[in-house]
Amino acid sequence: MLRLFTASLLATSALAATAAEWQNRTIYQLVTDRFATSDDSGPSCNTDSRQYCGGTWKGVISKLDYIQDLGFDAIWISPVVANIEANTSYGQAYHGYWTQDINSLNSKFGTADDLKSLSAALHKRSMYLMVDVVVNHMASSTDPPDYSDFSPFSTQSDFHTECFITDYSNQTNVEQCWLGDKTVPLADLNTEDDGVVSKMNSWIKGLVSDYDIDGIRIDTVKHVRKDFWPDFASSAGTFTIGEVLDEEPSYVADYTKVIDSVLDYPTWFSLTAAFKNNTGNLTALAATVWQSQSSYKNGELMTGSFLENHDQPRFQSLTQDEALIKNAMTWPFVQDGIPILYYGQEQGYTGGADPANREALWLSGYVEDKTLVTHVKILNGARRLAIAANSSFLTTSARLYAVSESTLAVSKPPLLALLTNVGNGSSATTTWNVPDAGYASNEVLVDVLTCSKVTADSNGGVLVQASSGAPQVLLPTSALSASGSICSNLAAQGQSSSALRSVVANSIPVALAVALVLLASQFNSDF
Ligand code: ABC
Ligand code: CA
Repeated sequence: MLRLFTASLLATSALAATAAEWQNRTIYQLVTDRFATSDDSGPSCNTDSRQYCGGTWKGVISKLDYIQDLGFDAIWISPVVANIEANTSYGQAYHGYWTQDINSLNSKFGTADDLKSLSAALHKRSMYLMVDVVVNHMASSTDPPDYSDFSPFSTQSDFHTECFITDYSNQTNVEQCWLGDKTVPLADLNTEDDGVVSKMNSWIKGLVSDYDIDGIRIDTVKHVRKDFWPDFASSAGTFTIGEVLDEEPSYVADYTKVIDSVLDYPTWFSLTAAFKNNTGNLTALAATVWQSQSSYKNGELMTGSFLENHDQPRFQSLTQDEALIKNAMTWPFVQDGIPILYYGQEQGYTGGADPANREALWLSGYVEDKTLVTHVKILNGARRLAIAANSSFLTTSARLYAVSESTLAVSKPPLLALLTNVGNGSSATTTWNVPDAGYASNEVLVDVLTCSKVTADSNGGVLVQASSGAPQVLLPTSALSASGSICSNLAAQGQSSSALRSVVANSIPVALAVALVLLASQFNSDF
């Protein structure tokens, strides 16, 4: 009886995760068609021809060890619903964004049972599943579309009258005209229509519960009226993170009020510009962060932070400078938002704009013995240690110091990241001066990327000089774990109070289960 009770308690906790439950996670974003095949075969995959290459949900299941080894505890997969089958001049719907029928799955990726097995396999590892969903449109290979091809929105009146978006400064044009073009029109749903709205809301509710989905990434959020979203999000009953592709924090800010979270595009624009070469400007990056922190509903704490995704040229197509790459890759892991890594970055993929940025991962064999794989593992590990050491890590906004065109320090105690864009070739000395870093007097810190020590000054401040152009990620030795994989030989002897707090925080679910067992045995002995 008790077994059943605790088992169901644990099972429910895997369902429909909240924003708070996502906050301490890190997400691996993958394009299902390009990540792994069912039988581990490695078919050729020419990104230029924009055809299906053979990746499946079964394939994803078979590579969860790889993703988990990198340190991620959640994945975001591309859209799962049935897409148009035509081979258009823009190729096939391998990316999943060309919906034809929201109530069927894309059979190229597997069966309903396969998708359920994927979420079950993730939950068994205490990992989360995020699914990408499109509400704004359905796709057609003809212009005008044959509306009867669509399901369940099969009449023209379910859609806005055809007009392609021409003016991104006109919000009505953005919301009610169509994305795409005459080659593949993205027929824009009439999301002002009550019938359309209620079908969408019941669809998302069913999808989340049928496949035990823990969160949804919502496509094209800025193309649907803002007041559509709260009901949709509550129907989903799970964490929502939306794509609002815009450079302006002031534009994105409004959307932080209608869904849980947004992908942090404004910071992405500044981040990329700051690190893509040694003339980038880290002051501008800091300005974007400050503006976002002050204008978003929860500051940047409820954003998804990323360096790459499937729509933008990969960072390593912009620069091959290892120091710049490592600095830029460090960013999402050391600041406020939920870190998201786009598959293949860890393998050094260099694809440019869509479709080149959607390479098949099997072509590099999932090897882990690579510089950037190690970099990602350490960054994931360091973030986890920082969260464990400070119970307010996730609720306290990052503070930026040492801001100049070429330097930036990000402080999220107990973590302090020192970044620079001087690059590999530089011989100049870089200085980060962080007088109020908040450490204890003369506290010993470790750069977890190199396991070298740095000692705070008598006021707990940090002054570091370097000339390699490499990023540094500092943690106090008290936050390291002697049994962990990160500079464990430098972990402080004995348990500091902060380390102790972390042990307690980590064991809450276990403690709860233990308490239940104790409580139940108490009852038993009382009988
Ligand atoms: C297909 C082919 C491509 C081909 C293209 C013409 O057609 O595959 O090879 O080049 C999906 C597929 C794509 C496909 C498209 C269209 O559908 O993945 O491969 O391209 O058929 C989301 C998804 C994206 C998806 C869709 C459509 C939407 O993440 O993968 O694409 O379901 C807009 C939308 C945004 C959308 C993006 C692709 O287009 O808002 O939701 N992404 C301005 C606008 C943005 C606009 C962007 C497009 O242009 O403001 O709203 O994004 O490039 C900054 C400004 C920004 C400005 C940028 C460019 O500059 O602040 O506002 O963005 O400074
Ligand atoms: Ca629309």
